[in-house]
Amino acid sequence: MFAHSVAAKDHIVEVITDNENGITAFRPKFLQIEEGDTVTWVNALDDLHNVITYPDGFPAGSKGFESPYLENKGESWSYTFDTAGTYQYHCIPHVLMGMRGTITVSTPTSPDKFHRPTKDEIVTYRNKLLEFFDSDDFGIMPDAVKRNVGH
Ligand SMILES: [Cu+2]
Repeated sequence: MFAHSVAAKDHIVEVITDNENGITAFRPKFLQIEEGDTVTWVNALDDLHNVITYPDGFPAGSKGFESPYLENKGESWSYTFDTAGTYQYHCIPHVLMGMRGTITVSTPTSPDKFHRPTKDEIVTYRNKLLEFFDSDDFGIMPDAVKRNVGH
């Protein structure tokens, strides 16, 4: 489930062929995104690549992904990540050359999910709080202080 309290973002991964150095790569190799975001892989040169998750390289509840082959410079393929977890993928033609990448998808955090301290937790901070407050009636703490307690 993804709450669209934060707008979904688009990310670009360049699909690199570096003939001079004999390297093929995804750039960035590691990418951290949020549920609902879309990643677009863009072929940087005329060369044959694809993106495909390893057979066990995606979280439960996801089917992983497999793109068609990109052949020409500027050709691209996009995938929207609806399931949190880690996706490890590679390129079929260059798997033996180590052409691989990782995308970590986290669940968006909405302000109403932020931790609010319980009464029991407040008790564990009592001595610290008394350094700042004359009373231990912490129910009347200013909101700014309440927000910081528990972090
Ligand atoms: Cu490739």
